[in-house]
Amino acid sequence: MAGGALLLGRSRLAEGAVPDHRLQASALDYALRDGQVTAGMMSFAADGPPPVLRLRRGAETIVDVTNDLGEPTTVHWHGLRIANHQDGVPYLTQWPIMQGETARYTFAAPDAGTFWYHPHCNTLEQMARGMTGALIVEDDENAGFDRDLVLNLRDFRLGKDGQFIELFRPRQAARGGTFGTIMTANWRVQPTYDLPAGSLVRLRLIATDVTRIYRLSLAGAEARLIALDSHPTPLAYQPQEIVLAAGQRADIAVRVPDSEGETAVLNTTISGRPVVLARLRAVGRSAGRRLAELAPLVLVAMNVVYSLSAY
Ligand SMILES: [Cu+2]
Repeated sequence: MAGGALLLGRSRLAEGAVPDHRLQASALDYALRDGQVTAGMMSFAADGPPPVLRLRRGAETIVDVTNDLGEPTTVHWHGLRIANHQDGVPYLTQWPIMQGETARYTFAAPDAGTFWYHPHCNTLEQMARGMTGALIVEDDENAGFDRDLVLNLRDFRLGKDGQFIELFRPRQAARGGTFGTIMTANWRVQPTYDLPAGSLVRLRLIATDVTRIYRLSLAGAEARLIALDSHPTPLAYQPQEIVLAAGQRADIAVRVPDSEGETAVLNTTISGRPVVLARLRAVGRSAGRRLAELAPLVLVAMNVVYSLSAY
């Protein structure tokens, strides 16, 4: 049988078409902490974190994945209700994408919301080294946000010298898993994002760590949970903290503070104490927006019918 490139992308529509997105599975050195380069990172880009993929709901999307990793890989589109043969599971739905090969994935995402993508070969290691990316499915409707900010939350397991240490310990497997040693958002430690004062931001939080269970809260800004795992949540459901386990997502409507320089802080709680994950800083004159101006999210579910004969 042939390699992965031949098994994927049999959709007639997609043949010869230019891809909407290209991912390059890559090994790279990268400074997760200032002045300290970590060797042996892995990504879906040659020079930095996996890109945020933005798709239109219902539109056929082509993603070409080139493997320059030095070992086999695939891509699984976490949470998307798409045809099984595009699901990225090696030996089950496709052959692994071997070094130097390019595989074409073609699918139409039936639901809008916040999702993510990751490999399914040597999965824990490839993810632990960085191969987790955000996937956003946009709807035609605009709920009225001024900005859209994605935070890919994950830990990396580094020693004091900034290099990877043993990624998983068997002994920890029975004790809640092996935790990383530095916590990141978008491959940065406690990043600060500048946002227009008084504006409305759709904050998309994705827990792509496989061990940590996040207990998230946002201090210093008005905010409202609007979706969990891509499902709109009722206005009345406003938990004190949002618990996200591996693979889960939360969408939060945030009103950026009014005064220039004022900061909202995204925390996770560890042993009862808040630990900062990221900061949102207000810049400029207040836009004076209000959360009440946002249209509620609606769940638009398309029926998914697959025809075997089409492939
Ligand atoms: Cu997954």
